[in-house]
Amino acid sequence: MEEKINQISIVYKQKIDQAKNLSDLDLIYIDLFGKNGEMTLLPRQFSKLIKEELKIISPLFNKIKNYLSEQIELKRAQIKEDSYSKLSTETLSINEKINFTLPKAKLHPLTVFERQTADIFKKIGFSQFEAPYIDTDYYNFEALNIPEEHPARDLWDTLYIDSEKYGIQPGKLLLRTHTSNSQLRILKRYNPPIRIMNIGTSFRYENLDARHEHTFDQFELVFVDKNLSLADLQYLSEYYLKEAFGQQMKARLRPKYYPFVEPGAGIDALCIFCKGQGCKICGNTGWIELAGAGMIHPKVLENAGINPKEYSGIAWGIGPERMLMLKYGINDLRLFRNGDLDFLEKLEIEEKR
Ligand code: FA5
Repeated sequence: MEEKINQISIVYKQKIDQAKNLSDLDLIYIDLFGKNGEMTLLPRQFSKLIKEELKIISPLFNKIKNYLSEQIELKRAQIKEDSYSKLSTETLSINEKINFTLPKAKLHPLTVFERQTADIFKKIGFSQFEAPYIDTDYYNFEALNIPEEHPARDLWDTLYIDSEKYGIQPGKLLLRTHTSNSQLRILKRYNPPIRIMNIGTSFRYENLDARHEHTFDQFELVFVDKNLSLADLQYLSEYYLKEAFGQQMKARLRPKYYPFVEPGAGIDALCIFCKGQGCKICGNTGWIELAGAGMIHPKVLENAGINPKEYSGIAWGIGPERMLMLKYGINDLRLFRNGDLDFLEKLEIEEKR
């Protein structure tokens, strides 16, 4: 047995040395340590050994096993290093011939704008929070006072995930339709007073047009304190629009139904393309909706264990693409995500960080 182990060591060390690439090494590894590998099967013969023999064979076997797997790893590292240096030598010679000059990298305009928006709210004490893009029906709907079969679900054309594959009941896993899926998480995680924001992408099975994409960003605010009212919501909206646009933006707050706020509001900006006259871009209304907002529904606060008699809350979900449309006179928000580098290059958004 001792001789056999030493023999395996010599033969395989030689094979490892001669391996030319990673696949050769993988085969050697399988021959040694795979299900039917030499080193896997060998210990089955140990039962035939007497105790004294086992005292010698067992440590020898372990030593050779470690030695061979170490040799494989060393060789693997060497092959990788050789291929990298070969690659960089080849790349170097191509570079010398072609002289690549890459354009200066820039952040996407949405990223810049969202960072600026986050800074505007950081100044008044808001911190950032992340929620999942793939989420459960519970956080996206139920926790927000929208039970199954509730007609308000039609407000969001939802993309469901084929969840049965993952052992989850059909219809329970989805791409979040709004950043409001963060609301209950935020309310549960933090004790009031709460000032949290959440920026990220949302997804809907939309009829696409100049104001609607299937994949778009949202910016959510959750603000909980004692004695908050609609006046605070109005103040927050005016504060943000002034900071983001300067004085020239004309906006209105109008009643709007969302099951997770009471009362609910829509925040619209006057359509800059038709100056309120009505056009194709604003859907002939003269206004472009920027955000949905409202006073957090007592039931949602209760779901998170917050006493609605003691605390009130403001929630706010804005569309950054719509903001950018108005700020830079872009007549179709689908331009932001269609990969047109010319368009993105031309859109100069100043980065102030
Ligand atoms: C919502 O999604 C609510 N979650 C907002 C909210 C948050 C209400 C907190 C109350 C409290 P709504 O579907 O209206 O609401 O979308 C909010 C904003 O997201 C819109 O005003 C718009 O600016 C943007 N938005 C919505 N759908 C799209 C879309 N398909 N493409 C681009 N932007 C969109």
